[in-house]
Amino acid sequence: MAYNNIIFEKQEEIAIVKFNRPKSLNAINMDVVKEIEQALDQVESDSAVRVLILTGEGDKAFVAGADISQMVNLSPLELREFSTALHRLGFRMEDLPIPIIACVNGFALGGGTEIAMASDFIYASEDARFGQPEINLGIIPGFGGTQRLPRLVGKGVAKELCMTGAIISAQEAKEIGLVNRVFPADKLWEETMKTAKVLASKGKFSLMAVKRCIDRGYNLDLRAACAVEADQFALCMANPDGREGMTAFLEKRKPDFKGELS
Ligand code: CO8
Repeated sequence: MAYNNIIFEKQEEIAIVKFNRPKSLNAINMDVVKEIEQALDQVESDSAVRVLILTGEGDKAFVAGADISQMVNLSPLELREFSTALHRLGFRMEDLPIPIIACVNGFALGGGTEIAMASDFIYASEDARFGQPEINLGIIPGFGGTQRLPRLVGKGVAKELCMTGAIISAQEAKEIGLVNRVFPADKLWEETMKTAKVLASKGKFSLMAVKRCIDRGYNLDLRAACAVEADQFALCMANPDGREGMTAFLEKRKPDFKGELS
């Protein structure tokens, strides 16, 4: 499949999508949204792929936000459509059955922080920067930032970031619980791949079940969320990898996970 705004690569069981619009620090426009959706379809239809990494091409930016030069010309209705398309993309990422690691290698501002938050977790380089600076443009976050950020870091910190538009360091982002781990820039890729390989060695179905339980259960009350967990737990046993994992333990050998999703 041909892409103009992203780079799609595969390294064995790991798919890699790089935002690639260097002239605008990888800013996201509608074409990028469409290409990411295509890449997600490609990943989902390839049963060999077990993990997806999102990162930015170059060493300056992950994504510097939505493309301001495109947004400035949109009508309120068109802006709503753009926001809705971005929300659809965020939910599509959450629905993807495999884990997505955001490997943040530079500026992740506005829509950049938001697409990282729609991933399953975030690794960042020491020189990465995060923030929701939309307030400085007279707008607000429109790709889930006002919703995913408070769920990750709490209401007060989310309001402070969205209201001040402050840009924070990777270390600060880690301290508030936005970022999982921070590495020196020259180690970020190696460490991200290391974790991606760990994930690729697990049962594909049980990874999906963890993702479903946490994403779907998070917004439910505890009893309803635990019911989601009980269902997913049971479904793991309906998949060959569930029995294989436990049998392998009892037979004192490494499990041979087939990685089927049905
Ligand atoms: N959109 C378009 N172009 C951009 C963007 C962007 N978000 N960010 C940077 N660029 C361009 C610059 O205009 C510049 O282009 P040129 O060389 O043609 O002048 C080039 O990238 C390099 O940028 P700078 O010269 O500014 O580089 P600096 O190193 O001086 O600064 C910064 C880097 C701090 C990242 C700076 O570029 C900046 O502040 N960028 C804007 C960050 C921002 O405000 N992001 C939020 C955008 S709004 C958003 O994301 C909303 C998301 C949800 C939308 C929902 C739909 C409604």
